[in-house]
Amino acid sequence: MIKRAKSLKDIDIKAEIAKLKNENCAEDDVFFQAMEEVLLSIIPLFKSDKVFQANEKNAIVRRLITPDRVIKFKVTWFDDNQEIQVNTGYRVQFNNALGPYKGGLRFHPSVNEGILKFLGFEQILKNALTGLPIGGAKGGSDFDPRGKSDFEVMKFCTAFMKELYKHIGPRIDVPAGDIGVGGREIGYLFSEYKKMTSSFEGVLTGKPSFFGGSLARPEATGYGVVYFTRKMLELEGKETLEGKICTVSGAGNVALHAIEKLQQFGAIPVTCTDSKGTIYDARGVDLPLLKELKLVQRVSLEEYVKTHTEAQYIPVSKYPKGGHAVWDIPCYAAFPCATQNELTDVDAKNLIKNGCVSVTEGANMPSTKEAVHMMIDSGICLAPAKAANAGGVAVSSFEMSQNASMSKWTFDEVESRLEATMNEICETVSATAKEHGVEGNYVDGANIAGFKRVSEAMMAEAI
Ligand code: NDP
Ligand code: 2IT
Repeated sequence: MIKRAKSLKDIDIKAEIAKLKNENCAEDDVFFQAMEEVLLSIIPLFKSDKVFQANEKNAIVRRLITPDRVIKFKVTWFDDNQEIQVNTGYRVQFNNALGPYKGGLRFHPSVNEGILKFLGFEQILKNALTGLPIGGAKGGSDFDPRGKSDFEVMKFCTAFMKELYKHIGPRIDVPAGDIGVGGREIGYLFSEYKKMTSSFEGVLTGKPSFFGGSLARPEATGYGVVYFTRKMLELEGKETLEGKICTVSGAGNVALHAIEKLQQFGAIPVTCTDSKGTIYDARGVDLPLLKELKLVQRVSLEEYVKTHTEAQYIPVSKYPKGGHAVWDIPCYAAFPCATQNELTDVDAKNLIKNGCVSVTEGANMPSTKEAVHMMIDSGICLAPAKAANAGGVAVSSFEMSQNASMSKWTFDEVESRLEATMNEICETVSATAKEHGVEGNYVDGANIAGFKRVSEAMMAEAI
């Protein structure tokens, strides 16, 4: 699939990307988007002959953009009407130079190989940025847990694990949650793994705390996003989040806990979204109500305005195509925490026009390529996903440590390690950007720092 580039100096990286695009299917669009951003960012590294020659000899770029393996399997299960349902399951084991394959499972009807390759590729560099011993992977299924009974979700999860268990293990590959996969799903998956292998081991992270889940793992990604933002604002000499209006998209694991930490910091998050619409509550989002609607009742956000009539519900269909209502609400800091490409050029224009100071990516690759360029050019502090949302996987790695040593850390201990990790990632990214002549560009800083860590390990490996 990947032909050898003659050279990897500036122009040839671009030509290589174009060639890859032509040779592969449209399904891989988001994978190319993720790969292109990274390859364009590392151009400053290749300006040094030493790095360039090391890459020529070791074929690092070509090895990095090719997954070690893609596992694809059939998942059959009975729904509540006793009808047979068929889904497709995947695990993309991308790179294990730094440690066991590590990354979440996504259950969503849009899941395909291209989406999981993009997520697995991002995960390699994200995990490298944490400085912890974890490689990169991603997996999931086109199964949609929304609207399914608990029993159907259980049956799907056990059927999925009957195949996946052959390919994972605490020293091989350790999956976790992502969109559509939370504590409930991880609990079902874990118990099936235990049955299939007769082994109680830390093969998944994000487990319920009864059977080895780390305290603060559910909170980790969202909290980490806010810790990262606080440090970035401090390094960039901007005002703190206290008393500031913030906009957040999503209403799942990452969004809810970002909102929680923003409130603890004295900020005023005024929005949340799901796939059907946006809530705008100018007095600040009612978090207990939101948790009840999304985590307990699992219903649409439209329900929010039934108890808060002064809040606004804006259905997706009521906002002009190409943009999203949530990014049209004036804010100091914005937090896209739902899904990929949810912040477009139209949205970037609105954020810039409304004087937004920082955008922190809680979701993976939530900003389109055009939006990224517009925001950086306008001077917005843009915290890229692979750095800003690394708190989730960092605490997953802490969970692996606790499981391996049969120990349990307190909530406060995990949270203080999370805070230290996010501060460290932010400082590394900022310093790397400065060192390579792109000061203040956290996107390039994160890509260069992550690439350097993983490529150094790959150069030390045998082929
Ligand atoms: P959840 O399933 O808990 O929540 C996802 C939220 O995003 C829901 O509100 C959902 O709305 C909304 N959403 C999902 N897909 C779409 C879509 N196509 N259009 C509009 N809204 C959508 O997932 P998480 O909170 O765990 O994940 C959110 C993002 O954060 C993802 O990009 C994920 O990869 C990333 N992430 C997650 C980590 C984790 O630890 N969980 C760690 C690092 C990154 P609805 O319910 O209506 O579908
Ligand atoms: O995108 C991500 O970093 C996750 N979904 C969490 C991965 C993990 O292994 O905790």
